[in-house]
Amino acid sequence: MTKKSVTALITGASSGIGKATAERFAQEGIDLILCGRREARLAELKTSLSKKVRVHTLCFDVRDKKAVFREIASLPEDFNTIDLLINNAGNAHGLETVQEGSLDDWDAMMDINVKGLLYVSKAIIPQMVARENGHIIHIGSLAGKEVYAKGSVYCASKHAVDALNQGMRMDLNPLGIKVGAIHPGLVETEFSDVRFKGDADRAKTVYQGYQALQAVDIADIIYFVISRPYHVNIADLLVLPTAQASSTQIKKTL
Ligand code: NDP
Ligand code: 8X3
Repeated sequence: MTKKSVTALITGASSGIGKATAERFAQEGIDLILCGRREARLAELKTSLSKKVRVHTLCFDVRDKKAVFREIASLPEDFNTIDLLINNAGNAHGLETVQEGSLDDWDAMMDINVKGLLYVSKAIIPQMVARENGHIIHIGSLAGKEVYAKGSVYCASKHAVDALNQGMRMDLNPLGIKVGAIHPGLVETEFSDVRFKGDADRAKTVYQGYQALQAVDIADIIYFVISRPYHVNIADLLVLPTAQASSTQIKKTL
C-alpha cells in the first residue's frame, strides 16, 4: 500500500527559520510548498530539495490580499491538499521608541506579521475544515510574551499572533484541526539585517558574545511538534537560547 504523502506550506521559506524548516521537512519526506517574495532563492531551494521530495514554489507578498488568494488557488491538484501550514513569514522593522518610530515600519509589521498571517490562514483553512484535518503552526516570538523598550509595535504584532493562536485553536480544534505556536527568543537569521535595514554591522552585534539559537534549532522543534500523534497538540511553546532569560536579560560571555 502506498503511504499517503504529507504536504506542508511554509511562508517565509526563502531564509532563516522557514528555509531550515523546509530542509528538515524534506529530510522527513514531507512534500513542500515554499512561499516568499524572493523568487530566485525559492527556485534554488526547490532545485536542492526536489532531489528528496516534491516541491512547488509560490512567489507572493503576504500583504497583498489578492495575490495570497490567487496564488494559493493556483496550486496544481497534486499540491492542493495542505496538511501542514507553517505561518512563519514575518520580521521586525526598526528598533525605535514610539515617539521616533516610522509609520511605514509600523504598517509593515502589522501588515506582514498579523494581517498577512490571517490572509494565508483564511485561504487555507476551508480545505482543512472540509477534511476535518490539518495542523497550523504559528511562529510567534518571545516578543509575543513580553514587551521591550523600542520594540512596542513588533511586540504588539507578536502579541496579536499569540492571541490569534489561542483564538484559532478554540475555533478549529473542535473541527479536528490542530493549532499551536512556537515562540522563539533570539535566533541568528537575517532577522536583524531586516530590522536594521541592511546595516550588517549593527545586525551582527545582536548575536555577539553569547550563543544564540540557530534556525535549525527551531526547525527541529517544528518537526517534533508536527510528528506527535494526532491526539497530542503542542499548543504553545517558548524556546529561548540558554543565554537569554528574558527579552532584556542576555548573559554575554565575552
Ligand atoms: P528572516 O528574515 O531570515 O526570514 C523572514 C522570512 O519572511 C523570509 O523568508 C521572507 O521572505 C519572509 N517575508 C518577510 N516579509 C514578507 C512578505 N511581506 N511577504 C512574504 N514573505 C515575507 O527571519 P527569521 O527566519 O528569523 O523570521 C521568521 C519568523 O520568526 C518571523 O515571523 C519572525 O518574526 C520570527 N522570529 C524570529 C526570531 C529571531 O530572533 N530571528 C525570534 C522570534 C521570532 P522574502 O523576503 O523572500 O519575502
Ligand atoms: C525576535 C526576537 O527579541 O528580537 O522575535 O524581538 S526579539
